[in-house]
Amino acid sequence: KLEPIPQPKGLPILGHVTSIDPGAPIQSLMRLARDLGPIYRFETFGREIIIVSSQELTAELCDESRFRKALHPPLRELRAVAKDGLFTAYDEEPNWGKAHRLLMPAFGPLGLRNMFDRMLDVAEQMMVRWERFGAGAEIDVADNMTRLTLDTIALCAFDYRFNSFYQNEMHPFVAAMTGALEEGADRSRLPQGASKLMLLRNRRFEADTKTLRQVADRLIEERLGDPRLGERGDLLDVMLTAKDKETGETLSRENIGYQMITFLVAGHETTSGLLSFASFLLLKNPEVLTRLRAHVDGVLGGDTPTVQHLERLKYVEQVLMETLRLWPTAPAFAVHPLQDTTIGGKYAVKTDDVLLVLSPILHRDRKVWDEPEAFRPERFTPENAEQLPPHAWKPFGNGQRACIGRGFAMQEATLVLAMMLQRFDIELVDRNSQLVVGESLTLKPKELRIRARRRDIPAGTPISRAPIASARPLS
Ligand code: FDE
Repeated sequence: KLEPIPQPKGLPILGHVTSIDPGAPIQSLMRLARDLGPIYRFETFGREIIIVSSQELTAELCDESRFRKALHPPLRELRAVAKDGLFTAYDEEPNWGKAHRLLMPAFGPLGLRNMFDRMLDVAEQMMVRWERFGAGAEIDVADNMTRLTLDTIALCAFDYRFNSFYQNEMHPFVAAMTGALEEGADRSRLPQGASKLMLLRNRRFEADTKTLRQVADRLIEERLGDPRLGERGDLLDVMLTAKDKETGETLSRENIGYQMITFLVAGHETTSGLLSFASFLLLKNPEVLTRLRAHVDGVLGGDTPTVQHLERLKYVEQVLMETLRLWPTAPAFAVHPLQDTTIGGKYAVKTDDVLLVLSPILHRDRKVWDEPEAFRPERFTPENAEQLPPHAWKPFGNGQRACIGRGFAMQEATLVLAMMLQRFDIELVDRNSQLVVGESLTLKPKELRIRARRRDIPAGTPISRAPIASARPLS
């Protein structure tokens, strides 16, 4: 009754490395999934992973009584920088549970509400910058969004300003983080151990890692000496002052440093990719863009957004969810079985197997989505979303190890996308430009350039208070 897990044909020593484009590993895995189906075994340089991409199999892997989080190769490399920070910790490490319990409330509704003004502050900076560029200027969307999301997470989490919109040079912390991330991504594509041979690169990686720790440490030091310690209630305050109810302990200073690096890494690329893909998909789907614009005008009119507006910006949220369906910027998460078991009724998997859920293909499962390539935010109206089978949409991972920053990212992206449409008419510099997806640890559109022309809406009452019309799907 058991069947072997399908495999691509590979050369004996290199494994299947020849089917992987080193600059675009996720897109290579996507291509293989389209050839080989919803489960395949993939081997490269002695590392073996099982790639899973159907809703049915994913639903099994999301059962936390049978499977738990595993660190896939790129995450293992990130662990060199972020150690037992939330993202790269193993479930059983005590610091994971401690930090999870301490930080959940800070990322909950009340915490997010407190962050709103800071999010608005940074979003406003980007809007002003675009206005000053003028209607003729070419705007590199991914670059702008990366500055925005990095500044936002740093300001919200530790009350620190990178001021990325005011400089061309990257802040040393950002340069170190980018360097370390790039190196980590490169290393995860190399045979295990090969990176040890590259002394120069190792030295740079170590220097970058050290810079990250030093900046984190300096921020901790400054905050500890701040008479307002504990009053801001931001993430840094919580980490420095709150005691975990279960253990009665606070986080160690070392671990706080890892959490800070984790938030910056996890909180910026993913969200900036989301905003960039959303911009692209809207520009390629003018019907949706028109509808979204009408919705935003209806809710905001010429007013400065407030927390109260956010919950009414439902269609913006649906646009973002549909964007994450087609292009989940954190494109995979991995699990391993707690016990040797069988999945799909016929594939044997062992405790040391790493199973990778490939979200961009999962999110195109034809049994779940009709015309999966079409960009249709109406799939996520409450009525329609209710009809989806469990675990069909997993851009934020699963279970207890799911994204703690989900609400944060959605609030930020909703605010920014709404403000962008409120303030500007946007268009692609090159109408015919096709989507080119770049990969580092995350996915993002490459070479996406737009023009933004300022619209003038008088401040005052929103144009119409009517909620978004019907949930009728667009043709
Ligand atoms: C997490 C996460 C995840 C999972 C992973 C694994 O499993 O491995 C995912 C998928 C995600 N995340 C996704 C995402 C998307 C977006 C847009 C985001 N994300 C955003 C954000 C922001 C922030 C701040 C964050 N994020 C954070 C985070 C953290 C900390 C984590 C870890 C958790 C635990 O506990 O584990 C995550 N995130 Fe995210």
